[in-house]
Amino acid sequence: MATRLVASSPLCSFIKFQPVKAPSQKYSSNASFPKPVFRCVATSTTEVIERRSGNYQPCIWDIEFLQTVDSDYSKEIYKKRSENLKRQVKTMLVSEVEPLVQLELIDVLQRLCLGYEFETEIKSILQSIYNNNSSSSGKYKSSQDLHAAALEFRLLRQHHYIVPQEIFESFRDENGFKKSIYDDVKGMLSLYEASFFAFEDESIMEEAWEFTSEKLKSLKTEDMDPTLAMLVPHALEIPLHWRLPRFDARWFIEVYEKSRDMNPILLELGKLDFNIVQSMYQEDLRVMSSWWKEIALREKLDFARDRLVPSYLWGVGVSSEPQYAYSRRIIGMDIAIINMIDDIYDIYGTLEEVELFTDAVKKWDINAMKQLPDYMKIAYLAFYNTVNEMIYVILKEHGVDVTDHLTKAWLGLLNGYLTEARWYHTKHKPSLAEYMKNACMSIAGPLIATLAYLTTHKSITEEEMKYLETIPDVMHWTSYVFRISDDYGTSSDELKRGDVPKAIQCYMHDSGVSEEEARLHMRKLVRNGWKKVNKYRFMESQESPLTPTLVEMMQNLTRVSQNLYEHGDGHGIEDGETKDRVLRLLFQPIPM
Ligand code: 0FV
Ligand code: MN
Ligand code: MN
Ligand code: MN
Ligand code: MN
Repeated sequence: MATRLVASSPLCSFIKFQPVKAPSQKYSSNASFPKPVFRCVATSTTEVIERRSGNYQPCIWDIEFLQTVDSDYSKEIYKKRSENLKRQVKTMLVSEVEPLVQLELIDVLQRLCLGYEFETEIKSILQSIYNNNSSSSGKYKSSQDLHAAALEFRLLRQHHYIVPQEIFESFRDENGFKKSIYDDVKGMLSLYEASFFAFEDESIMEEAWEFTSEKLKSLKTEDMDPTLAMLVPHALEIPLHWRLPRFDARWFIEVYEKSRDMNPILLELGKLDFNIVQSMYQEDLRVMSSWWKEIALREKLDFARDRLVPSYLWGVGVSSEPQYAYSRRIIGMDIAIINMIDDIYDIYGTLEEVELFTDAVKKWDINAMKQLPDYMKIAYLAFYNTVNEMIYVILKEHGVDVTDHLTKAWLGLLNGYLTEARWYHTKHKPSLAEYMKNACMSIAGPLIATLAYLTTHKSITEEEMKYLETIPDVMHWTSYVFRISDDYGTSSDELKRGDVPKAIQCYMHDSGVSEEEARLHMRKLVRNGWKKVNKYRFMESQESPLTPTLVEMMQNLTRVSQNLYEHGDGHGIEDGETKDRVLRLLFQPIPM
């Protein structure tokens, strides 16, 4: 039971907050971190609560700009032109008979982020390649060309066909991969990309990763073919399997445009589709920014992150396809709220307050708001209304009441936040194992996966919702990698702000290693986590009530984290690399 508040309680609702002037210095992750203290003065008592602030910079995107942003590419003529180009590409796909050319075509389409337009054709080509090369004895016929073999392996595994790692045996001898491969940069790059589809215990694939990543790193790009000189460093930074076609399409279009094998129809369609989809994203932003302005949390909770646009990037990453506008908006809006709630639990709220907030969410009742201090009332009601509106839409569209499931998913997140708050306030230092058990919930992976399910599925069933509540393995392991990536990018600043030890620090504490070594270890955990994901994404495709699309969305969430946090807190810090990413992805059309 929550404590009822009385006027003499330190949590009484007529407390006034007087912020001490924030430091004028521009925030960067390297800046020394003066802790701004918010002094809280209770008007009827002498009780003073010291409060911290996240010290985040204000939002850089003008809300009026977001409400009016528009592009020419929403016009009908562009859609017509793109339909015409799509027909030409379809003809190209069905008339090609050479397997390697077919595979390369599929690879280019996927990198241009056009794969979703040709799902049926791609599926049928891959199915026939797989059928032709597999035999009843279990032996798989493979190409003698390394690039061809590795490309086939990667694309088939991506689409849930299990090509055995033994197809690479012919490129090895008793000492491992043969030295003769060293000159084949294209083949090594393809093998490197393929190696990320490995399962645990696939020693040939592990060896392939070690060998190719070491070898490719040692090569000079000046000596490579110009296209490879662009592809190799990009792949070494983040491999294809961990990238998002939508985030990467523009970069690839620029590479492809200069490539010798460029096909002008594919290039034109790539650019046009990018620009058309961008205009749809702008419509999302117009709707979301009006909502964000209206609920005014950014003014009322000014100690917390105001991050609508980066939050929306997660929606784009997870549900990028045009038809999922509702999903992108819900994910973006909910993450914008999550940011603020997270800052309350991590930074601003007292332990007593966050216990009360969690309890109020558990009750899921408008009256529960009464137990909260003022600043939490506004957060609670904004949150309560936003979630209820989604419940209403689903009830209206599907006739299914998802209140229990959805609030349970939210509570999973808040209980994770609460556990961390308790650790922080009691100075508890968890082991990495104890930390990760909680952190896979507190990263919001299961919640966002549930949102993705509820906003994209044609039919919502009790069976599927129950299954999601069990935290299936693929959900657990995608959340695991998501958490480590977040900690990799954000924990240095979080510790300066005051926070629980994150994965890196827990591991340092467990094993006594330096931060540098711990970071290397995190990279290993990410690769191992993906091997689990690779296995469970395959198993889900065989025997799960969930669609492959949803399983892909869970992976996409992890991919957003790997891309945004690669060089620091690309979510919290809006004006670094993320600004450029947002401009190129959301606001600037590609010149045609
Ligand atoms: C994570 O912030 C956060 F809230 C982001 C980036 C929004 C999208 C991701 C999630 C829904 C988690 P922060 O690094 O402060 O999160 P933790 O869990 O480390 O406090
Ligand atoms: Mn946080
Ligand atoms: Mn947190
Ligand atoms: Mn973090
Ligand atoms: Mn980079």
